[in-house]
Amino acid sequence: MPAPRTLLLTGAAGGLGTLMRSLLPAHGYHLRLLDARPVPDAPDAITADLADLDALCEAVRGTDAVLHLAGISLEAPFEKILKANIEGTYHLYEAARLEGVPRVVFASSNHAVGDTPVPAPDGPRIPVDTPHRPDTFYGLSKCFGEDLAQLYWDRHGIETVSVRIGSCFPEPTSVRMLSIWLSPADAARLFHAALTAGDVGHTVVYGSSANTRLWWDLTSARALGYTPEDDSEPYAAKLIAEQGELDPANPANDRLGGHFLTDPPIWPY
Ligand code: NAI
Ligand code: 15L
Repeated sequence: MPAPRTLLLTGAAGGLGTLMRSLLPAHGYHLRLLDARPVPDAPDAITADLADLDALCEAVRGTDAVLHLAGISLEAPFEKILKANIEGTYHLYEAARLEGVPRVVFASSNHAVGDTPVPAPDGPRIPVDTPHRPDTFYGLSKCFGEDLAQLYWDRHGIETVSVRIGSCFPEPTSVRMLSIWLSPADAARLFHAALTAGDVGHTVVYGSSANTRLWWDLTSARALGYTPEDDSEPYAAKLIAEQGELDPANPANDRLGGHFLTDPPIWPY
């Protein structure tokens, strides 16, 4: 799949969307932008909600692929997750099917498997086929998105790379992030690999830089042609001095999802 290519970037006004708006054009993409809120400095961006299937059909029309970042990116009441992340991702795939878009890169999350124990420092890294163990309704919506992607590959031939992103911010800001950080430049490299690799069917990968303290296995990401160039380790000494080493006896530290497992619930049970 040769670049340059016309790419619909959903969630273009968000943190990751803003980073990708500046980094992906250098990989050869012409970006079409979409978000529920206006995208700063982008007068041509499409302002539309994932609830609006007609708007999504118009937005994907004529594109080569979609990088689907839009949605709620943290835990929220189930009804909100249902609308934005579950129904919204379904609408996105329906638009791709109706308009003949061949490939989606789906922003999944480490929280799809967030209730999985953190690996021992000298033990094997978490494989990509570890069972879904969501830590939140948010994580559950990412499990749904991955299964939806599988369904649309099996039934409709739409290819997807589901990227279980660790934590993508300009710098790691916690000791946990030392193990899961995805630098913005590596994120652009990984999305480019996911958009251009041949015959991906539905492939699930973890999205991280080449961190010294990495928790999961990047084999399937590397098989796409992704070669991470960054490592969180230069930030380790400062973060550990400020915050201390992760104490595995602390329930916020013994699972991949970290504080998502221990934050006070914000929904009624
Ligand atoms: P963000 O919250 O900064 O941006 C999400 C964007 O989606 C926002 O601009 C928002 O307006 C838009 N959006 C939300 N609901 C929408 C709807 N119904 N219709 C249209 N647009 C809607 O999140 P961030 O950090 O940029 O993450 C992007 C994606 O990557 C999300 O799907 C998130 O779950 C996923 N992800 C991000 C990680 C990170 O470290 N940044 C880690 C793991 C996953
Ligand atoms: C996510 O899925 C969130 O979208 C992001 O904001 C971070 O919280 C990240 O996970 C994380 O686990 O650090």
